[in-house]
Amino acid sequence: MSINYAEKIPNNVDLAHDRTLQRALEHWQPHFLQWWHEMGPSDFEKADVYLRTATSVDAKGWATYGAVKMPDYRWGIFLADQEPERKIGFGDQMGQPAWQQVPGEHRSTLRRLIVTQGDTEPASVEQQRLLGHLCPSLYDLRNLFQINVEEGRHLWAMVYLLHAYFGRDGREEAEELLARHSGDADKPRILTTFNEPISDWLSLYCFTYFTDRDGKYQLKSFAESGFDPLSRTCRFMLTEEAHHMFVGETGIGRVVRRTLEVMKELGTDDPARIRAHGAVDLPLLQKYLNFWCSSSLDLFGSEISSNAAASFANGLKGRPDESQYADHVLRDVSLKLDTPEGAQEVPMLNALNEVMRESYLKDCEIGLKRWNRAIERAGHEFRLTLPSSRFRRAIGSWVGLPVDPSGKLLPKDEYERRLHEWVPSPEDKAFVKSLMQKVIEPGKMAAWVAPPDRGINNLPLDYEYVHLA
Ligand code: BYC
Repeated sequence: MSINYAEKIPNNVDLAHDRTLQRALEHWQPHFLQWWHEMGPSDFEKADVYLRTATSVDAKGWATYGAVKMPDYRWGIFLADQEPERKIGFGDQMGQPAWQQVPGEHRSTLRRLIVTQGDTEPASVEQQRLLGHLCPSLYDLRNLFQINVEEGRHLWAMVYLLHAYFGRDGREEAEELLARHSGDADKPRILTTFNEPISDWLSLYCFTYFTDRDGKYQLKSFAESGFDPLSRTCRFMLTEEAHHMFVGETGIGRVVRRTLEVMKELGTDDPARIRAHGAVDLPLLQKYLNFWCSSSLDLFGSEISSNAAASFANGLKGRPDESQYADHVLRDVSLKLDTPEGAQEVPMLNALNEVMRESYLKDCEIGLKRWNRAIERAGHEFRLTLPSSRFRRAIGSWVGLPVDPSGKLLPKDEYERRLHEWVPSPEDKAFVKSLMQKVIEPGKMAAWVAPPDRGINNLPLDYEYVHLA
């Protein structure tokens, strides 16, 4: 069904025919807008931003680009088309018809999963709230705002599910999604990464590279869900997610390119001289990668998890691209896991968080290969790497253990003494912050980042992507 933009809440779920649901969502809508006003991008409400808006839910549905003031963005409810006769594709009820309603016995687990997913969306907007004031270019500023409005829409996606399928509890949860805030001492966001401050653009690029990629994996696993409305909404969200990771991958790539230029110009790889020239030395970039990668690894949950086992066995949450696997039930298989107590044989169902984390790490390698190729071509030996999944963990078997980025267990005092060799120190952060000077002349870039290869939607790089009021 095509998207109806004539309604107060754009949608392709025929909202007009469910007056009760429509009224409930219309009641939530002003609360969302108020939240956007208070917690969304600060001070840019009057700016015209060159944004894309979905026109339909298929892959080609991204036809509309145009200048929009963010508070006027047409947030709404878009689900991928229903597949007729869709069946549950994994778990103990594999082969049975997908559910169009929430099965009573899975109600609280599904609500918890949807709330956890929903909580990350506004959290990320809150984390990025002040970045507009430090943008390296209008091109980047526009990308930040595109991401922010889409995260706002992803919140709508989860709120729709809560309102439409979870009655009064769902409506209460939808209000709570606007009441918790990133980093708030009393009411923080649910998952740790979403309470970390993002106060510079190097962190934004790392966040969109690593944390949005967790989003891709979690959404892909929900796209497999036996609860069909969740599957359909996540399938459409994934089309939006791709751009966020693009911002991360190309952003880090542009930082690397600029640093290599400065190294060539100065004829040195001395971090102090590179910093004095206003660029990010590669060891510093490595620390940012270590920080955001390790934080994002926690988002997959514990290596051994009964929650993960139950969600899979009950058909609620599959593996990304479930159809690529041969066994969709996993009752008779196990996996050898590396734990601090040594290798442990674990039923596969209980090890699914780890299975997902490993495939995520492989996906993360792709960007590193590309950046390292650029470093190699420039004739340098330095290589960027991903930290071991034991490093700096706050969840799971390795929680709190003094492990270095190569995975080696160290004496606690050595680990503490050396931690800032591996993640940004207060001085590193202050230096990166000092680079963040706002650049808003069309076509101009800050000195620490190279320009992108091309503009948005075939427009030139010096297009005025954000017209500041
Ligand atoms: N921080 O068995 P366990 C995105 C809790 S990103 C704090 O280890 P489980 C986006 C866990 O909740 C994708 N708490 O793990 C990206 C549980 O608590 P309860 C977001 C954590 O349950 C960028 C307890 O520890 N989507 O979309 O198998 C921008 C034991 O849990 C953490 C989702 O996460 C943590 N890191 O898996 C914008 C999908 N990890 O319930 C958006 C929905 C675990 O005992 N969530 N805990 O009180 C899930 O599927 C699961 O909740 C998790 C954890 C994968 C997060």
